[in-house]
Amino acid sequence: MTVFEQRKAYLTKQYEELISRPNAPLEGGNGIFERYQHPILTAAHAPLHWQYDYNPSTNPYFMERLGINCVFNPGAIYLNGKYYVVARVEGNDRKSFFAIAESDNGVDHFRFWDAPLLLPETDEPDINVYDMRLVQHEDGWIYGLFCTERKDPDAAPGDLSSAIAQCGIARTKDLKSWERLADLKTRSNQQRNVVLHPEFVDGKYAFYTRPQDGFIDTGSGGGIGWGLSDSIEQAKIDEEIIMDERYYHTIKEVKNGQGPAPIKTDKGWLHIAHGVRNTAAGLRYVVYLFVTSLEDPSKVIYAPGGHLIAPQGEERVGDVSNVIFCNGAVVNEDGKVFIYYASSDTRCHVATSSVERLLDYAVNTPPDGMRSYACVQQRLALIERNASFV
Ligand code: M1P
Repeated sequence: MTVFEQRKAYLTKQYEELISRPNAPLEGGNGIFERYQHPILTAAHAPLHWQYDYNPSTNPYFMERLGINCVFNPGAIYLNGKYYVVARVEGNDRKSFFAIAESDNGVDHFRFWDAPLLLPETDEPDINVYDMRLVQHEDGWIYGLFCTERKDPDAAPGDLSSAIAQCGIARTKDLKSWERLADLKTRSNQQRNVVLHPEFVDGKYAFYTRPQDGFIDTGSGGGIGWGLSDSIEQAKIDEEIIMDERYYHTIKEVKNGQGPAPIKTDKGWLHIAHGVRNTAAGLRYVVYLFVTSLEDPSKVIYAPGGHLIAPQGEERVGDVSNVIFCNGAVVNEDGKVFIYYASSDTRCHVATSSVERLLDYAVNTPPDGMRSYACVQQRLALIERNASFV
């Protein structure tokens, strides 16, 4: 056997074993959701033919030619009984692109389609694209909203890091052929984590936004915003309000952002979002939940205090450590909720719950007390109520 044959056979076997590995829920947990034994997608799930030259005469060592660094921040959609994620795949060259993987049960055997998605560009080419939110809109299209990043034209000479982030928009009917629309226009210099609401509001397209002053820093901006646009082909928000502010000494002190499109329930729109705080070890990203009114999706009606998902164990370590980020969640016909989240900008996971359990969590978890004293009072009240039961 040649080196080429040996390596190809070995790597192919390993790959198939990984893809066919079952993924069971972990026992215990907090009762709100279940974590799972294994990540659902990692760099090792990227098909070998995306990375290796399969021609023995041009690649006798079966050497990697275009490596994959990580697979994270998956958008998600549930269609015709199948679970699809559109993952952010990052090559060794740092460029991200999108690729779709599908599974029959939403928790394991996720397999990438044969080739990644070649997203059309606009007249102003994207340098990097990432974090797609998939949403089935009531207008009949499936939209993918994502961050498009380009070099800041006003950056000082020698500053090769400053970038402008804006919201790119593409749409499809089948996840295979995509039409690129104009980028969203708002008054903010920086927009990341923009999400399309699945229904028209006052006959308009409604967006969750995240205006910022700087690429990383929120500056005087920040918070989850809300705005309406007459058109989706030339989307433009003239008036943006902040519907979920960031606050001092909370999990969303530095910044926050809407996760996937909200899930409609009989008690309100269920939102999953991320909140960021600063620490001596750098930024810490966690996922939190809130519910908005059915009549006015920009009005928060339940805001349980603290995080829903925070990094644990191996989730804490990766290219950007101490990060949990969610931009994909789906609900199936049984009301089971699949929350797709990524850890430390490196790998993708699933957590499962139900609409009923998440609403119970939203309605019955006290809001952040905002002061240690008030938080102890909340805990003492719980202990007192429990006295006759324990
Ligand atoms: O590195 C953590 C996350 O940072 C950004 O999120 P935000 O805009 O809220 O700071 C995004 O680039 C995201 O992709 C990344 O996971």
